[in-house]
Amino acid sequence: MKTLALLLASLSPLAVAEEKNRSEASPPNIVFIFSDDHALNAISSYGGPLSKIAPTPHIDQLAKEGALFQNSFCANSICGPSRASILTGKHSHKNGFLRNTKRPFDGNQWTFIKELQKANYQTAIIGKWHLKSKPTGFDHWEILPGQGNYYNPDFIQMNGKRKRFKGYVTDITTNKAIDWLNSRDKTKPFILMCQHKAPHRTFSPALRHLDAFNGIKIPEPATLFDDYSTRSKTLKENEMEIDRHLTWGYDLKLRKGERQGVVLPEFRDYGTPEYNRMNPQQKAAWDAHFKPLNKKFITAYKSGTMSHQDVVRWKYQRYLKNYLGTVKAVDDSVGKLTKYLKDNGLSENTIVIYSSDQGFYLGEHGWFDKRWMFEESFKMPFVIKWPGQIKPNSRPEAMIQNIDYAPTFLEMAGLSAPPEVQGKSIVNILKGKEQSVRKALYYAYYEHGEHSVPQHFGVRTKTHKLIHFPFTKEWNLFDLQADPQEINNIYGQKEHAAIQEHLHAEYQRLRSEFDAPPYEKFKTKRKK
Ligand code: SGN
Ligand code: CA
Repeated sequence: MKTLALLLASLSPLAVAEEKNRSEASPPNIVFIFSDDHALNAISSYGGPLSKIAPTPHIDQLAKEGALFQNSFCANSICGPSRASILTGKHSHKNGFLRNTKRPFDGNQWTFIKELQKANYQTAIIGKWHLKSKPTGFDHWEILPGQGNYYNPDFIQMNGKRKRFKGYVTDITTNKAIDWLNSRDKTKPFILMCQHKAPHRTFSPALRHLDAFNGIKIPEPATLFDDYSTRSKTLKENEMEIDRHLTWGYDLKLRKGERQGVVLPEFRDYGTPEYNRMNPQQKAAWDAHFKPLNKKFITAYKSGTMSHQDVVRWKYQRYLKNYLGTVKAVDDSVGKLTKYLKDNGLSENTIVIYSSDQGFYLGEHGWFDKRWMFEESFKMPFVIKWPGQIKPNSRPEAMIQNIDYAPTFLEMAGLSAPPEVQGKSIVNILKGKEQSVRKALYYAYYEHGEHSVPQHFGVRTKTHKLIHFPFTKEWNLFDLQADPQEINNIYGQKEHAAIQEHLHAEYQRLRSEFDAPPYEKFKTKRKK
């Protein structure tokens, strides 16, 4: 407001009126800041058990100035599929990107970004893309190959060539986004998708943030030692436990030479590839932080005084400190981008969104990773600031999903989505004119490989969740109000027969509304 006022003060009265009319009439710009695997519990304003520790002042500031959605979900809790649902406004079985596999996203299909481009928007994407094919519908793109790297990352340029950049991936992605903002055609509206790798595995923080959580004890979730009884037997087959599957080097940053001859039981040994990418100066900063801490742990481990649970607890602390460390730079990015908008008089007519491709387990059920339809990974953060349209400090309760982004972004730009789009615009919710756009959500997960999570499907209402595991013929039902941690499967219990029937009906209704195929169509063999 201040910047606009200053700008207007420097212009003649006629120019002032013209400038005001132009900005009021011109479609809003959109800055979409998107990260990878950012759990709601790692965003302070979501108020979870880590809210005093989660380092997100700039994301929280956005939430203060706009809306923090309390019930925002993905359609399929895995990277590429979530991104494909965002671009197309459709469930995975309709956009064809069901899993993170070698098969590329079909960039010839309709996407909201192409629609914005046709409507004179300048379009850009920088950072993690992860859909295999080249981005289409973007005037400018510069993307990470696959998952990308944290230190000295390579980026694929529009000419198809890879180029390496010195530094930390989150900072480099942000700086590239700002360079593009500076170089854009300033007469046109724009959409910028700034998509970070962090806080994805290998959970490696910026070197300047390594010490951020020194001496802090991160609170443990109640289900850190979940034994998975009372739910589908497939839960026990998971390969995403902090206990058994986090790796000592790759995830926990204990390099081979630091183990002093101690053999640490290990599920898989991936080495420490991120360390190997660093230059001597970067390695020295890393070593200065990790070496003494690793020595302390190995000494305690060797002494035989640590119980198995103590070791799991140590792993949890190490995992969370690294994960939250990566969040710090993502939050810095939100701060830098919003400051840029302010400094350049763009704040008033730019919508800023912060979201992430899915949630993540921060020790709940003993896990890291995502995939399951349980709340921690089914939920996506969704924070949105739209000056003059969204009431500051809003906390909408409406259930929204990533298939809603495409029609919403189009309506914000004064456009509409074609009828085959399955998501719904939430613009009326943003404007406070409507309370909800649906009464139940449909979920489908199709991989059965890394981390060993079986295909499953389900429905979630405001109060309950029904999950189906078709290939073991199991159903799980949860009362989300009585059992928010989703520990007690109440399926088949007489006293819940009515709600069970209701959830079944909702599930079938949504499968038919979305034209979901029979389970057999996308059945896969378990991949090792
Ligand atoms: C990689 C990770 C997995 C992660 C998937 C999917 N392993 O394969 O831990 O679940 O990505 O993540 S790693 O050894 O390569 O780090 S996603 O965000 O791309 O869906
Ligand atoms: Ca992800």
